[in-house]
Amino acid sequence: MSSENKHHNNHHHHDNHHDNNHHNKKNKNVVFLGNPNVGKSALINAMSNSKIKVGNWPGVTVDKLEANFTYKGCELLFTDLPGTYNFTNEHEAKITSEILLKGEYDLIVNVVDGTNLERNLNVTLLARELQKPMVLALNFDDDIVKSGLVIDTNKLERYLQMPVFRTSAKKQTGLNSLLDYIVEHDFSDHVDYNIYYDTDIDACVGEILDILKDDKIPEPSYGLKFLAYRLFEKEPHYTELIPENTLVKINQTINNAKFTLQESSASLLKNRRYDQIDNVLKHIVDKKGVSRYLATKKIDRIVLNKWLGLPILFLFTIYFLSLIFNVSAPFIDWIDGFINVYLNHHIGNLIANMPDWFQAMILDGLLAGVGGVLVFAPLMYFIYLLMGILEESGIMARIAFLLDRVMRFFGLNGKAFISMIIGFGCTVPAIASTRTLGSLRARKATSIMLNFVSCGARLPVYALFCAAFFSRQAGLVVASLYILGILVALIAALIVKKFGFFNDLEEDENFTIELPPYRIPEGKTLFKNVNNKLKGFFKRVITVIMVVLFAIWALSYFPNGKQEDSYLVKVTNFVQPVFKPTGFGESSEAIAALPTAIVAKEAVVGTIQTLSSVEVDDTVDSSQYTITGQLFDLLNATKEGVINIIPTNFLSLFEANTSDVDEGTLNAASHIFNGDDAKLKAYSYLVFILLLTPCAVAIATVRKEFGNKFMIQTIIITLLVPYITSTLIYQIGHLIFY
Ligand SMILES: Nc1nc2c(ncn2[C@@H]2O[C@H](COP(=O)(O)OP(=O)(O)OP(=O)(O)O)[C@@H](O)[C@H]2O)c(=O)[nH]1
Ligand SMILES: [Mg+2]
Repeated sequence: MSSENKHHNNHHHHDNHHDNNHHNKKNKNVVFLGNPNVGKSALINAMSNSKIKVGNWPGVTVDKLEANFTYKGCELLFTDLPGTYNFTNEHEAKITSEILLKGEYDLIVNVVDGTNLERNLNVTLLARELQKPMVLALNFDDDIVKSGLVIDTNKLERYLQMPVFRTSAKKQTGLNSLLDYIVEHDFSDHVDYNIYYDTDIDACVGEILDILKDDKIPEPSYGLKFLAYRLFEKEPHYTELIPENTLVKINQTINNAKFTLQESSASLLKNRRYDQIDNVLKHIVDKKGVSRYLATKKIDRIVLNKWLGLPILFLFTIYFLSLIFNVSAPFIDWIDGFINVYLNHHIGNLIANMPDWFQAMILDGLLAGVGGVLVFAPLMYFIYLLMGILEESGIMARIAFLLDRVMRFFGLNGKAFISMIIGFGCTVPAIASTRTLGSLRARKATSIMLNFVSCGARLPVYALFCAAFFSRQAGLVVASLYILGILVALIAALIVKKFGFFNDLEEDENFTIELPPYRIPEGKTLFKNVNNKLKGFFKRVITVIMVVLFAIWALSYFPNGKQEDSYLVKVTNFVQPVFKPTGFGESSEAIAALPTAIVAKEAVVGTIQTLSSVEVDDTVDSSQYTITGQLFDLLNATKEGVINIIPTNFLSLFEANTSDVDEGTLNAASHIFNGDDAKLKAYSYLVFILLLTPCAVAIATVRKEFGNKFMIQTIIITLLVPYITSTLIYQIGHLIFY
């Protein structure tokens, strides 16, 4: 980092009045502004050690997020904002504009992608009109250097009249210079940038400014100058604020101006800005000998090809899913052994002298139930890991691009599919991500679809039942569930479109997505993120799920310790007839697990384990009781997991080898459905779990985003749809196969 450290901020006139090193404020409020996907969140994370979500597609951050920390004795409040291209009051730009216009901050850090200044500087020029203290963070410095791009930072500083810092959130460079600058300077409220677009335009805006002053229009938080520019552009949100007679004068001024208005004044100004940026960049950026993102272009030529795109995506998805199962399977086996053989044995010995109910509670309630869910931690880990790779690599944005055409048929656009992909990980952030969709119509439609997208927490349920009922066809079953989920989601979207639900809400916008370059995900960020999510899973298991499982266990144990006579069976017997058409009504375990599924989908697994009497296999190798034996098994599991990354042949792609497991837990589920049609019942049950109301947290998110009424609608839909679908599958399946 060179010149910017020595930079003396002589453009800011407040520096003429203050000796900034002596009486600077002890707390500072900094907002981060910039286009989407320029690394605002990544920069804040790197500087403040926060964990804001980062991803390689536009529109990751959808809400105002704050990071609080102390640097060199100065308390800093960094506000991360959704990326934006403008300051309108529409959709995703709204949150950002509101905060920027309110002006309750000391400094704007405008983050730009240094490899894409042509597009990024537009927001810089716009924000400059606010006349607030501002610095430019020229991010992606690592990419700039790598691609051989030469940027004259000094000239850029002179042109923008603000300090420029070269930063790289990835390589963590330039961060301290920026932080030092922030803590070492006093920022006044107001800065006088000399704004110049075009002699005629500027003169006209000057006249508008005079009219505003003459008519004593009170100065808004964003300043009269900014207002004058917006009025020049005739932006409705601002013209609304101006009294009629003043507005008449202003419009007269615009009409009388020297330039001929072939285009609207708004697009005139926009084009001037872009022209100016282009002109300036000619002197600032040297692109000689640089072929940026050649690899990205080459890859995109193939994968975004009209004919090849979708088939490649299909194969990729299959491989992706199989990878999650095949790589995690050996680890699941291992944890299964560890909990149900090793821990069961040792804890059993430890509490052998305790009362029966206590032993039952610990071994059947706690260990079988909670352990039964924890067994699937590797599955969760790998889906989070692969989702992280998808998000960081730039693949996500491509999938949205590819499926744009498909989604249009369903009345949505490609961005809705980004929410769906996030939904394969977890429904909660997926619902929040619909904010980037803009119109409330699209958001609600997508939110309904998300209920049917198979989230990561459903995977353990599939894995358990596949091991118990579908050993050979496991892969097919899981794939079919995913596809069914997507189909139901699309049908829901079609119904929403056909019947014009939510159509009265707002117009849809056109879909544009800026395709980011492919990037190899950075290991540290990736694993930090995945570990975080896994922590969330553990927390869920040892809090909510544990409580639910204790309740289930208690209901099944009391009054007399026999499950057949328990309160639980009494209740499930009572509701059984309702579920008769779906095929799984006869199993009280299956029915008892349904309410727990609404609390958290993984709880189904725990419930089944708690309620099924687990018989540990007699043929356990005694070495499994020792810790060295366990470590040895873990080593083997790791070896197997690594081997499974490479598919040996196409068929093995989906052979979820949970079928190899015959001891303990995984087998317990096989007793809950009986008869010739046990498989069909199990499948009908899986479909029910797939389509059932998502977990409590997701429902709470729906309420937060869309209100009570829509939440209740969602619940009703997600109770009816699984009931109808499972019934159809069971009844039709029966006609065909039995
Ligand atoms: N190579 C490199 N990658 C970076 C840098 N900064 C951010 N990234 C990557 O760029 C992508 C976007 O980063 P984010 O922090 O999510 O971007 P954002 O500006 O917050 O985006 P929105 O929230 O969508 O507005 C991620 O994949 C980051 O890992 C950088 O300095 N160098
Ligand atoms: Mg962000």
